[in-house]
Amino acid sequence: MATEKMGFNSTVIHGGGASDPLGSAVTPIYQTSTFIFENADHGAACFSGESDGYIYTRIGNPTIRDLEKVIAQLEGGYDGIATASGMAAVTTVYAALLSQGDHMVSHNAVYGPSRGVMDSVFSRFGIQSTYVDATDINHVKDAIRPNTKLIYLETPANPTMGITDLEAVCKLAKAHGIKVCVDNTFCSPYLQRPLEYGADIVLHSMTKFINGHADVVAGMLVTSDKELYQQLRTVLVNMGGNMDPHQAYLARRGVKTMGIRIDRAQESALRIAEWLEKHPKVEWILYPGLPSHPQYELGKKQMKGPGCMISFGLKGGLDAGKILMNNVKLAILAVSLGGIETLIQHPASMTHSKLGPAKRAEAGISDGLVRFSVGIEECEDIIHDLSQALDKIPG
Ligand code: LCS
Repeated sequence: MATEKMGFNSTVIHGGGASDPLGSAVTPIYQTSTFIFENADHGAACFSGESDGYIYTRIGNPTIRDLEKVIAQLEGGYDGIATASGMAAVTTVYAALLSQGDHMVSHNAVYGPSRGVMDSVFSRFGIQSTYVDATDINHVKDAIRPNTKLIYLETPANPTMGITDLEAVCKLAKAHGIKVCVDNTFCSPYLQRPLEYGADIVLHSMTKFINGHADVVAGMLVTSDKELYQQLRTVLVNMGGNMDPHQAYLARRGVKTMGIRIDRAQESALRIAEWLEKHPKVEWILYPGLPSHPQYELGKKQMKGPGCMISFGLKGGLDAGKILMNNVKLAILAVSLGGIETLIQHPASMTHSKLGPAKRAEAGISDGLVRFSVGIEECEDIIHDLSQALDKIPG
């Protein structure tokens, strides 16, 4: 059982909170849809809230609770809500906090579908949204309207690596009575804890660094506010975006190595970024650990480390990028990120293709942008792989 005093790498292992009556050291998979009541009164007490007994897996399950509690501990929040995917977490936040006629301000370079679902679904219910370059607080300030209820951020943003000043935005939002949700997927709680800066909700695609093994799709919400927690929980339970116990078990196992995985990948990412920055075929690079990153100092202030994600462009634009992606041998050409294996992808034709050219341009997602998620392989092997693939680009 975790205590307040435990460090991160102890909490990932000993945190959480499920207790198995048979004493298993690892929280088992409670692969059941429903739970037996001792008698009619117990059933009634579970439903009324007098008893915290389990009822039905969409509402709660011990394997899932263990995961929710450990992530809440790691983020420094009151409690967590596990979701079927990162997108289920995003839509739960939108549905819980925004009603007809309300307005949301968001960063223009968030994960494509986080914006896409607002434009294509929530807008049909009379919800308005404005997307700005939130790396400049003035843009956020100017976008606030009397009906703004939510500021939705991603920092560093996917895939531009733009860093938003969490403390400044949260202060601004509080002054206007607006809730702030921060997608912390690119950092994980190991590198950034948005609740400490005043965010109301932290959101994760646990598909990425938290699970870390490219074998689970999952999401999580954490808040410090009990009332907000109930509001989010009610929407999730009623809309059915809950996690499955087997998914929770796998994600909980991934959590245990989060710190050491990120330490190793991050060390390589810095070396790779420094190497890429000097490479004659690389036109530009965005990595929070390089002094050339536009928000380098801010990143150092609010992140414990620069992370494992690199975005870069090649001289020769998209054509050169295609040659690179078609010639890497160790790096896998695939979307997603944050796993133990190094991944390479092209946002304009893949993760952010549905945004269309105008919205991508506005968000700074150029056609030549290549996104690189550094894994835990030998750093020399990753550099060797990139080097041989870059050599295939003419010129
Ligand atoms: N938030 C961020 C920052 C993401 O990168 C993703 C997925 C999501 C939310 C949604 O999470 P999911 O439902 O997939 O668990 N990002 C992806 C990406 O960049 N490539 O493929 C998926």
